[in-house]
Amino acid sequence: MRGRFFVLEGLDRSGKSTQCARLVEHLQRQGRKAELLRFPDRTTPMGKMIDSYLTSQTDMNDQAIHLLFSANRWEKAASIRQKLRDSIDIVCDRYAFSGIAFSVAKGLDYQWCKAPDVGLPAPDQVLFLDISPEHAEQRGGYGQERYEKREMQLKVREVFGRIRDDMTSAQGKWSVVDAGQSLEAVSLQIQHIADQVLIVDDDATDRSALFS
Ligand code: Z5A
Ligand code: MG
Repeated sequence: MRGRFFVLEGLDRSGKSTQCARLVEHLQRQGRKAELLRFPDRTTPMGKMIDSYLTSQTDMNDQAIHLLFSANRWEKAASIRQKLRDSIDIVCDRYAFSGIAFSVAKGLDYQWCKAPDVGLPAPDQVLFLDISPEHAEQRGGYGQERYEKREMQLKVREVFGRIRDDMTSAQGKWSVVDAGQSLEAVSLQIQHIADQVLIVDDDATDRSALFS
């Protein structure tokens, strides 16, 4: 049976990285092969340019950086499809939805932002970790990177709401998890949703394409 593709999305400090690691362990405990993936992948040549932009070492036009984030996902698209065919589950820390949310929050057009990611492997399930920026800030305050400011995070949250509506009507695979709960409670909710995805008898070898 092909692997399942889980994407965790959410604001800064919502607990995505923590919960991605926990979900991989949960899947592995069930004897599944599960791997972690994250975007941006800062290790590739394009990822290094993104890292330099996020840490404000270089500047870039909003459209150019948007396309670079998308290209960074396309670099991995074939390998994602292959892993899923090889029965490997993928747990992905941010994906195209972050790409849209951050660029639209900066003022770019929604449809324009969506276009470069059309056709990427579609996730089986998106788990959106919802938290207010005020609550997220209590987890140690924002760091030094470019978008880690409350005003930006508020706008990003708003755009994520629009994407959720889009996804619910288009594909129905978007679940909202209250990320303000304890670590354990969030994990349990995520595991419950993931387990539902695993029992669906869907053996299509090539997943449908994102936004199409
Ligand atoms: N970006 C973009 O513009 N376009 C794109 O296409 C993509 C991304 C893919 C880099 O993201 C930036 O790139 C990001 C979006 C933009 N900019 N911003 N903002 P990143 O993934 O490298 O960094 P991040 O995810 O934003 O930040 P983060 O700090 O890694 O957040 P997190 O992964 O969601 O949280 P965490 O590390 O799991 O947890 C944060 C802390 O909270 C930590 O101390 C935990 O122990 C604690 N925590 C977690 N859960 C809980 C609970 N439930 N209770 C209490 N404490 C908790
Ligand atoms: Mg993280």
